[in-house]
Formats: sequence, C-alpha cells, structure tokens
Amino acid sequence: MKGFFKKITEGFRKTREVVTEQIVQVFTQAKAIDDVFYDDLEAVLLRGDVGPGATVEMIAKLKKRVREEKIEDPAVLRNALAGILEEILRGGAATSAPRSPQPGEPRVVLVAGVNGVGKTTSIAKLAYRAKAAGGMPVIVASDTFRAAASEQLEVWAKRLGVHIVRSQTGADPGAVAFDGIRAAQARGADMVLVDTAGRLQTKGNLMEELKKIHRVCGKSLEGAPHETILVLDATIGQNALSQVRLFGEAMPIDSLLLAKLDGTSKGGIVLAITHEAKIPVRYVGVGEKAEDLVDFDPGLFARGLLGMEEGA
Ligand SMILES: Nc1nc2c(ncn2[C@@H]2O[C@H](COP(=O)(O)OP(=O)(O)O)[C@@H](O)[C@H]2O)c(=O)[nH]1
Ligand SMILES: [Mg+2]
Repeated sequence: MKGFFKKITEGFRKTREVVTEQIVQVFTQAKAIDDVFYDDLEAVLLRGDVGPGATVEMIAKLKKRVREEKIEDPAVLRNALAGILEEILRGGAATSAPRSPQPGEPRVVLVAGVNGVGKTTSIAKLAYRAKAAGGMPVIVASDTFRAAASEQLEVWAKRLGVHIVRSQTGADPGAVAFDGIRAAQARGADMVLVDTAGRLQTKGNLMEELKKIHRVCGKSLEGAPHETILVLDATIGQNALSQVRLFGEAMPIDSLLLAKLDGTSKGGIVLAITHEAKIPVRYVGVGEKAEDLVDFDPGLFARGLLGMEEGA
C-alpha cells in the first residue's frame, strides 16, 4: 500500500499541482455550501478533464447528499464527494470482468490500443510484475505489422529475462497468437501477454484483425483470453473516450490501463473515462520503467485527487 501511495503520488504530481490544489482551495475558501461553491467546484473539475458528464453527475449527487444529510461541515462534504468519486471510479455495473484460467493453464491477457499509447511498454510492465511475483510470463508479439514493434518487445523481453514468441513481419497475427499461446503452455508458463497492432489508419482492418485474434485465443486455449486490456494515453484527454467506443465494438473490454498518467496535469480524465465507458481502470502507468505500473485504487485516487490522503 505504501508503494502505491508513493508511486501514485509521484506519477500524479502534475495533476496534484493543478487540480488538487484548486479543489483544496475551493473547499477551504468556501464561505458556505452555496451556488458559488458549486460553480467553483464545477469549473475546477472541468478544467481537470473530469468531463461534463461525470462533473454534472458528481455535483448533482453531492447536492442531494447535502440536502438529505443536512451537511454543513466542509470536511464532511469533502468526504461525501470522495465517496461519490470512488463510486464512479469503480466503473459502475461493469459488464465484463477478468476470468480465472483453469488450474494448470496459463492466464491469457490480450492487450489492445492505438499506436503510441504505451501498449508495448505496458506489456513489459505487466511481465515484470508477473515475474517479480514468482510467475512465468511469456510475451507474444502479435503486432506483426511493423518490424520495430516486435524488436522493441524483444529488447524488453531480454531485459526482463522473459520468453518471447515472435514471427516474421507480415505474418498472420492470429496465427502468431495461436502458436504463442500453445508454446507458452508447452513451456509451463502461467501467463501469456499478447501484444497487438494499433494502427488506426486502417480502422476497418484493424478491428477485424482484433476480432480474429480474440477468437483465435479461444481456439488455442478454451476460455482465453481471460482478460482483455485496452491501453489508453492519459495525455490525450477526452479523445481517449472515442478509442474506448471503437475498440469496444471489436471485443469486450474487461480492463482499462491508463498509461502516462505522470505526463498529464489533467488526471481527472480517469473519471471521465470510467463514467462514460463503465469499464474500470485497473492499471495506471506512471513512468517509462518496468516497475512504473500501479494497480489503480479508486478509493485512494478519489481521496488523493481531493487532497485528503493524509487525513487532511
Ligand atoms: N511517461 C510515461 N511514458 C510512457 C508510459 N508508458 C509508455 N510510455 C512511453 O510512450 C511511448 C510509446 O510507448 P509504446 O509502448 O511503444 O506504445 P505502443 O505503440 O502503444 O506500443 C514510449 O516512449 C514509452 O516509453 C508511462 O506510463 N509514462
Ligand atoms: Mg507497440
């Protein structure tokens, strides 16, 4: 838990400097819980990229609680808001969730996302984490479109001491996924991380290809993939939402991984995304190193965003 705090706090520094500081100001300078207060709070949330949908819902819920519970104390109010944020961050009634593999079989994780969002780096981080926990992950390079893509994965695999299955550039990505999962099983791996291509220029093809890889995983190993992860770039703001919609049409998305949270001062985007997509952000990337991945904790994030983490 302490590690999470440290990492999320560091990875979240830019957001804290901008959004959190302003939220704290709104709370400390409020003379009363009135329209001025709500307007100020709304403005800060919108500036922090929380998005209009989530912001309106949060303010409405907050007003309701103030009315029903006759809240007057700003500290109690901030607590109430933290609860509301946390609820949104849990992704509501998520329709899809990661599944467990059969005993003795590897957990297959399919990772998708647009080029440049941080997919390959995130796979390396997931592999690093699995290995550090005593597991045996295998990486499968199903992004066969660019030679550079599987070379980059190879570099990571070597560095991490993790086995990688790759093929020639231009090979059928589905076939690579199929073989990769079988090869991982033969080696006794307990986790398979499948990297995919993300070039948006050929949107139609990309989505067909992704659908096929998803299907082929299940043919290679019944029940696979056990988790589908969509990687998003936190620095692109509201554009991430259209990517969730697009990829959601190709396959059910269990989890979101928000990379580059360290690179934005608008970390409120997490709220916009979970509010709209109803898919929980399970992982957050907070740097370029293998260890710069944290499990997203909605409660801690909510309290951190509101400047409450040290009992403030
Ligand atoms: N600061 C920061 N940079 C990241 C993070 N994740 C990935 N990157 C960088 O983003 C760039 C693109 O990453 P890459 O994994 O190649 O993206 P892909 O095209 O989706 O596979 C690289 O320079 C990464 O080092 C992160 O969490 N924080
Ligand atoms: Mg890549």
